[in-house]
Amino acid sequence: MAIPSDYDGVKLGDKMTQEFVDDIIERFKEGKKLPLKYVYQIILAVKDICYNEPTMVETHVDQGKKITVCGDTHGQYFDLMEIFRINGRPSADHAYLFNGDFVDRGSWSCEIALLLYAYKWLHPTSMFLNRGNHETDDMNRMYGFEGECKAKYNDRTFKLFSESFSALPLATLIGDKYFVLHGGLFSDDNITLDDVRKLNRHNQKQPGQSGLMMEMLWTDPQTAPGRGPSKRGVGLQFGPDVTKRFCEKNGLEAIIRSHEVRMEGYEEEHDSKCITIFSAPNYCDSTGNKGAFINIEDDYKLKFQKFDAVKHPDIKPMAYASSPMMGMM
Ligand SMILES: [Mn+2]
Repeated sequence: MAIPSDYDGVKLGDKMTQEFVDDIIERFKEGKKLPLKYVYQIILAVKDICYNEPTMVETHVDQGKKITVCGDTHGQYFDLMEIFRINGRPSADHAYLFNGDFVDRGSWSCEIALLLYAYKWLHPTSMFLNRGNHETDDMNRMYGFEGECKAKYNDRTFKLFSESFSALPLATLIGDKYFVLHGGLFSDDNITLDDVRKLNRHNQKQPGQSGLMMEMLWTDPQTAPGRGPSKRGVGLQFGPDVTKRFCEKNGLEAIIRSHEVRMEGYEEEHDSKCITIFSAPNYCDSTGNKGAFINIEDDYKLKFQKFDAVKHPDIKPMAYASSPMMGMM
């Protein structure tokens, strides 16, 4: 496949380079697209890398290094740029974990997905991507990502992204202390980290309506003890006692999850054992919330940082969605 003759960006060979990543960051800010050949190359490379990762990736923070945990970014590319401006860009010494829902709603989902994938290809062992409930076909059809892929690139681009989403890990364990996943805990107290380790996510491409994968991507905390029905109609809610038992049984300090907007960008609930991190400030241009991210250095303390939304070009959220009046999920 040929690169268009008017393409004036950095060329990509068979390996990702820092120069290419730095260049696409600027191109995307200017509203430019990538040649299809590069889009396919990036998605296929990352699909292969992620497919071979475990369902729960296990990582540690070595001396002098750090990892930044981000929650939902939902296609808000200019706010992602703000995170990198404040906190630095991903590198071999500065790992990032994006905890799902990088696509849908915001109208720069292609740019976010391609940039995070380019970083994943450049730094496979210091860039981590957990799957969210929006890295799924049903959500992408309703909330804009499928339409955006077709508008900016083509149908095949969406199909390749969909395959790559099915390959993404479902959780990351940081320093044996923090269990990071998009939604939350399970319907059954007997589920342990070992069950997550053993889960063969390649047996199902989509999370469906029940089972471990669905629960990991969809559940939410509640203040009442025990478990309750989900307000979303998918998944369930888990109380502080559920979180406490899970952390004790698995030797964890806390679980870190995303999936719900929080006005301060983050919230510590369940006696600080259930932490929500959300990185899309002024969600959908309308919620007025701050975004936040968490830095973890080799002392394994959580350092929260809040940030505000920045200006973006005048394209509304859900601009590419087939049914823009859908509710909040
Ligand atoms: Mn979500």
